[in-house]
Amino acid sequence: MAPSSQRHPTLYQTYGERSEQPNLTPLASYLLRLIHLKRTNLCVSADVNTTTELLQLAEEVGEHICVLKTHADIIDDFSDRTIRGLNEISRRKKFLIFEDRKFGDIGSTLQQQYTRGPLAIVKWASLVNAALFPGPAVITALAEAAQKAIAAHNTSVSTDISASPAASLVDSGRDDESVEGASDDDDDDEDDDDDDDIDSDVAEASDLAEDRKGRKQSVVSVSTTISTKTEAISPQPALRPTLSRDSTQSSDAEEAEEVAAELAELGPPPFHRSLLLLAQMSSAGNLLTPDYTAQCVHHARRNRDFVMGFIAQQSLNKEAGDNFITMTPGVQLTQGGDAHGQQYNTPQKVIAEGGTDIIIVGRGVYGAPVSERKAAALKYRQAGWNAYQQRLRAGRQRR
Ligand code: BMP
Repeated sequence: MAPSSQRHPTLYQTYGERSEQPNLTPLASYLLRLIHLKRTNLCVSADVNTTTELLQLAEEVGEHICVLKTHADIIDDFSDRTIRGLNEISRRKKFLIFEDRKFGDIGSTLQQQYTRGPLAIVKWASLVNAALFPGPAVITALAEAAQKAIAAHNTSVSTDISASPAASLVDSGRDDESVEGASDDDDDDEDDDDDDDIDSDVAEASDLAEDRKGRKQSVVSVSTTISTKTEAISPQPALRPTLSRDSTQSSDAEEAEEVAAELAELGPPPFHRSLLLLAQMSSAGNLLTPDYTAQCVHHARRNRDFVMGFIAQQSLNKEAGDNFITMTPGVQLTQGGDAHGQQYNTPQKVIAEGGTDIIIVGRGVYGAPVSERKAAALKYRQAGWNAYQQRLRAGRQRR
């Protein structure tokens, strides 16, 4: 970590405080808030090989994580079922989905890798990562594809609404809801995205709307317009007044109820997309030099509306105004490594000393016997949170 004279303010701010600062993507703001409320800075890396295993793991650890990281290309039977299942669990248990794709190609190719093919990542993963070695067009190309996907999603939802003009207070029995009242959780979330074709034009979306029965139609009243609905999806999520609750550990029932209510109010993730730049790696002998890392930071600053932060081994916030989120893989409860160059640091080392924000843990959790996975996730959650609190305490002592 940098010498104390150079330490960046974000190191000693709570996740909640950071969520309210400018210079954040909407997703970064949502994620910091989620971490603060849910009290977990744990991302589980779900490196399993079937949809059933993936969904089972997500179900088991969901309550303990802020992000679930996937490698979709190692799932033998990846399909719409995988996407629907992930979206449903992530919405219910409140975590973001991060596809660890490590894009690294010319812009035109990676736009297709992001949006097309059997994985069509942009449809279901809020977060992706990319290496910067091909040049900064990786960022702009992905940002452009993400923008199109968001626009298509919003168009599709709008069309869905307009396609059901007389809908269906009768169908739904929900005669107390209008579009104004329809910005509730279920309507703005990733789940809406399950079967949205990001490449569809308005006509296709309209066909889709014809096919759909029920939920979206059920919230539309005859006299309302579609614009209110679309507004609820894309902009920066409105933040409630300053988060007051301190990040202390407590498990009494009242506190748990309060947390549940705040999480419910936070709602599901907005339909947005953000990028993490692969700035440093955990593997032995990797070729990501300090100069390369510095270039990542430079280009992240130039693209703050899309780059949420970094995959790195230490915080890279250096300048005033930096509020990037750093996620760190290569974490276990004891230092060590594997037979293929992986190197492990502890949560204490990366969060308390290195100043990073989220620990990424794979085998430390999914490698535990099935009956112990939930407990393993809880252990990492506690270790990550304790390290964060230790860093905050160190900050208070410095003042
Ligand atoms: P594990 O905790 O089992 O070693 O898994 C680490 C996960 O993080 C893997 O999915 C790996 O692809 C990813 N990862 C990493 O280990 N180091 C990096 O520098 C970047 C990664 O994405």
